[in-house]
Amino acid sequence: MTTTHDGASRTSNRKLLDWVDGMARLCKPERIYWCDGSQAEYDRLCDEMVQSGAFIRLNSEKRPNSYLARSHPSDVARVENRTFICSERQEDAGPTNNWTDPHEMRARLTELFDGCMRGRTMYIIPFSMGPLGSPIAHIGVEITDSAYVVVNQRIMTRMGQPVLDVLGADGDFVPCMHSVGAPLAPGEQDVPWPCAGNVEDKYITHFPETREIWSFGSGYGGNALLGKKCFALRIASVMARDEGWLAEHMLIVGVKSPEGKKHYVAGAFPSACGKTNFAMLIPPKGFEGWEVTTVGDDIAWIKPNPEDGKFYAINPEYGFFGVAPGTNAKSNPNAIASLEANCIYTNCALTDDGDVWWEGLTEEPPTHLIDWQGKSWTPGCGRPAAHPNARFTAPASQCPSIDPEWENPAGVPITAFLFGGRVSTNFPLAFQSYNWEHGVYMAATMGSEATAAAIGQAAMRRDPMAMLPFCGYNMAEYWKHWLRIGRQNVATPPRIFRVNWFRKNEHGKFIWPGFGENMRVLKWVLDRCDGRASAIEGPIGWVPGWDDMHWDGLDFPPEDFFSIMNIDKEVARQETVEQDELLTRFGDHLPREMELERELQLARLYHSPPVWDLSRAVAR
Ligand code: O2Y
Ligand code: MN
Repeated sequence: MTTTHDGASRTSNRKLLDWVDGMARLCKPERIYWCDGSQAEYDRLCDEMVQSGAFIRLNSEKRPNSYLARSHPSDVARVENRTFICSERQEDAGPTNNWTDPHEMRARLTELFDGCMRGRTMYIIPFSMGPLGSPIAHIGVEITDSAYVVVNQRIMTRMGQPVLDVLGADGDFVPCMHSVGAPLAPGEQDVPWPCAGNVEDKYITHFPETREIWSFGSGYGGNALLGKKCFALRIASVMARDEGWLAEHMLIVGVKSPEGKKHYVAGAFPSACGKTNFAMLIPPKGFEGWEVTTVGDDIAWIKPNPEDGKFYAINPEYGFFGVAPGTNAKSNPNAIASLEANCIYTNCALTDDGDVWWEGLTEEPPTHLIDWQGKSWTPGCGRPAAHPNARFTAPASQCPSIDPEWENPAGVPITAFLFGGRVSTNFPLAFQSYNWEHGVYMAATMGSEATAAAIGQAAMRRDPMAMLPFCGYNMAEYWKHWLRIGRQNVATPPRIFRVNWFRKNEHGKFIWPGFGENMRVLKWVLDRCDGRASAIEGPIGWVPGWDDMHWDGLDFPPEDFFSIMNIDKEVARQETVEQDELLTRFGDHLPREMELERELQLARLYHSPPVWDLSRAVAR
């Protein structure tokens, strides 16, 4: 086994060198490799993976410097039921996280990691979440036995020697330990996608007190690229609580008016709510001269600045790990343009001329493909060609709408927070909270409909702040943290809005056109923040009247607008009553403001007409 002496020529950080030594003794790799983050290193690792069969090089005329990987069919997504928060006390993880005693988990992990890298290379990946040296950024170091992880991390994070230089001798970092959990016996042939065969052998574990991540058994996405969900959300949410900032599952967009006034908005949307499309929105007809720019598509780290009272956000990531199916030149032209070169595709289909394809990329599928499992595929064969969770890993810098300030180490000032779910009835297109506490309550009780197939009923699946799988501590304490942040920064906290693009008519068809037309809501939001638009006081928040919205370029009848804004009192009351199921789960941890806001909402609904109809309401 090679020793870590190479490490000593890279860094004098004693904590890092000692940690790497200890992990090498535990995992017993064949060799140790410190990643420098160079293009040459990336190209060499990709070449090696092409040689070993782990990567397919795509047609260099169609997709220069791009590769396709196919995962093992058992390793295709994040595994929430194998994700653990191992805080010292169970109540610190709260009722919505899987908790295991940290001592018990450490004992289990020590057994699992013992010798787990036999026959493999142990890669050391220093990475920065956020622009190098930014006061909002933090450093992590991932140890992994997966070359796939190394090359993906090079796209998703700033990584390599420059990070060690910033870390210096005494800098702190979050240790992120990862193994695919498939040691090689002497002479044993490797497989294209090594991982633990059984789901019970996968562990995505977080130790909030010691700020450590240990992940075993999966090579896929959020399970293995530990900077993303594990660090930038679960561990960072704990750091943010302790240090007075916010680590959120939010996109960040810039909006510039024709007059040159620029705002930034951060938005939290649960999965399957068009988050990437919104992050790369193209202003529609009627918005000539407007610009929407992308700072981030998934995660925001936001710090209040005591000097000016504003909230400054960075995107801690460097790339996009986006869902491929459904992405096309109509739904998201900016994403498609980002994918022209230098990307890694995972579980997409392969065309006969060496390009990638996925459901929805073109209206007509190609006549023949190799599917995500490497099998011959023809239209109508009854199987999807790409896995529904197939992904692209793309450098954010390649996105045509990337914001000029996206790498500003000081971050961008946030004017408004948007929270959006997917609700087909009774939930307005847009509304503004009455104040910060009400906004926190609106965000905390947010949910999307999940059809309970067995009974054919639409049930609300709660996803507070879109953070349910990503909050590294007790969700009720997280709400308290949000309330505290608002109280401590009363001067100019961002205004809070709820949005819902997904209301349907009696024929089950979406009423609101969505996509670029969501710009109309964005404009109303910013007009409200600038004090330019009026709003109408509804039973659940301030809503835009017909005249408050910009309708140029869209033929959307007022009746349709009113139909996506009205509120059936009884349905809203029932929804508010049901929120109690979520809130009571937190017992004594629940902030009193949440129950108070729920009662206020019930009282407002009590005084509301049976159907609150916007067309009859009076503007203020
Ligand atoms: O399935 C995975 O491992 C990826 S999950 C993911 C990836 C990019 C952005 N968001 C998510 C998510 O689950 O929210
Ligand atoms: Mn996400």
